[in-house]
Amino acid sequence: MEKIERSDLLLVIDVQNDFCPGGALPVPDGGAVVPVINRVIGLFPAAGATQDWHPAGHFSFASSHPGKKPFETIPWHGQEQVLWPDHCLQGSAGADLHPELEARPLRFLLRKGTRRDVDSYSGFLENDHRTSTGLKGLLQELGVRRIFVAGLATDYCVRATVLDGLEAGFRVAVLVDACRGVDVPAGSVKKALEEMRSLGALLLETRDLSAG
Ligand code: VGL
Ligand code: ZN
Repeated sequence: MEKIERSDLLLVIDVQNDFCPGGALPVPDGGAVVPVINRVIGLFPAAGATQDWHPAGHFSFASSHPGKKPFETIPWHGQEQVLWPDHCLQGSAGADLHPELEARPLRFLLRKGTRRDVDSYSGFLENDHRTSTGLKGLLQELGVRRIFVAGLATDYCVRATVLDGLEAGFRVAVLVDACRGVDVPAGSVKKALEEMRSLGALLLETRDLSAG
């Protein structure tokens, strides 16, 4: 059992229509995280969420690269950038939080991926690994010491947020049953879970949580 403390925060990653079945970039079984998150959000003294929020013509869209198809990759500053279908366009219905997500307890909604030329998987840093979103300072100001991460997608935005959260000095737990992954390339969900654990994240199931 993991007892929830006063300095804990639930961080809900990208539970948006486009990442759920019927959306532009559906994560397999992505909507299944909604009832799981709804069941536990009230246990936490604080909760916040991230929202993928791209301008039209965003560099991560395959459609911005003539001849490229979704899920192909291109080199980008020594990294590999996956090209995605157009998704989470600023102000679109696809970018909205899932309508059944219990959003009332969310203290903040942090938008990321807002600059056309840089993608941002992590809630903390853009993919250049330098540009801050401000989340670290926000959590520090709120007195947060431990983050419980839930949402989409395990192998992209959840993974990147967890790794940067550890790097920023927070303790981090992943609520595994409250996350789903893209699994492109195949095996990347399993790999991401192992990587998060090996770098210091605690992997938990929501049934292991107990109210503080
Ligand atoms: C995400 C791919 C592209 C995510 C966002 O939320 O994991 N994945 N943009
Ligand atoms: Zn995106």
